[in-house]
Amino acid sequence: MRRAASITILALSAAAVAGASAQATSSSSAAATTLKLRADADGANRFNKERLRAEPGKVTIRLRNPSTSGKPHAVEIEGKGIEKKSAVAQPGERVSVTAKLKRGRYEFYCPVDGHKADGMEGTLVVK
Ligand SMILES: [Cu+2]
Repeated sequence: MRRAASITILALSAAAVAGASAQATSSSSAAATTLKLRADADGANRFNKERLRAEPGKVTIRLRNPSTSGKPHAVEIEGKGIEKKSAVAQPGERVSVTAKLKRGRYEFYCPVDGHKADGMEGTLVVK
């Protein structure tokens, strides 16, 4: 909560510096983005996307682990001081992770042992 409050204050003061008080309302209401991700249906340690894009604000990645994958998967977002991971999805389950992100590049990957090293990772660009 404290972090969210300081981001709002930053956004408001940035608008004030720009002299655009009329835009203060729009810049303080951050966008919310939901991104869909799927693990490989045949059991490879791979997501169906290696690149995701979102607007600054609240970003949710929803991961679907197909029932035919035969193994657990999860998704973690890391970068710029943020590190948040979803619960583990068993085959046939869905999980999600939400983080408040600023502009920049983050990585997303599967935190299940060995999966990231196998290439179950990608880049999330926020801009
Ligand atoms: Cu995995």
